[in-house]
Amino acid sequence: MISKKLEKAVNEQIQKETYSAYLYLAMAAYFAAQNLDGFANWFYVQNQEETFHAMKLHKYLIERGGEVELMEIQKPPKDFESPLKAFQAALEHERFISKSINELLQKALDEGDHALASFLKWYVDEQVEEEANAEKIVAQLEMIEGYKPGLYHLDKELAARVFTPPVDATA
Ligand code: OFO
Repeated sequence: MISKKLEKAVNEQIQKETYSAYLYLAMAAYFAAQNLDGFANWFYVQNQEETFHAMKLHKYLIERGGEVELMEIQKPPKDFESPLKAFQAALEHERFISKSINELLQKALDEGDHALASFLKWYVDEQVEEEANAEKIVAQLEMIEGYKPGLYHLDKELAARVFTPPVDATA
């Protein structure tokens, strides 16, 4: 059974993952309003990924005999200024999440909860990919900033992204 202290920390992480989903939904709407449907698609997929991250923690907490306590979700921004600024904000947010996962993992180790630490390794690896994905698009947008045909082509590329639930999606 998970300790009350770790139960609280996992609930806080669920809140952060749910906010991530909400933030990316706001970013998707920002791009959709500008007819950049490929960028919007990328963020709609990101929204699904984050919902999956939150649900994976949610189910795990129940499995460990913990109690899920859903918390208030902050209102995300509406205007992101430019495609580059939006992706820079997404990258900054992912770095914040990586830090939060590392802190949660450290708390699990400090308590000797190796089951939770082992479970969180999946998130540590996932964050490497999450940051790399956002970093790549930031770099591409820096290359084409202000050049509309470049933006058009990147939009077409991002339209191809699909959400593929990890194999343990039903776990
Ligand atoms: Fe974007 O990884 Fe979860 O929050």
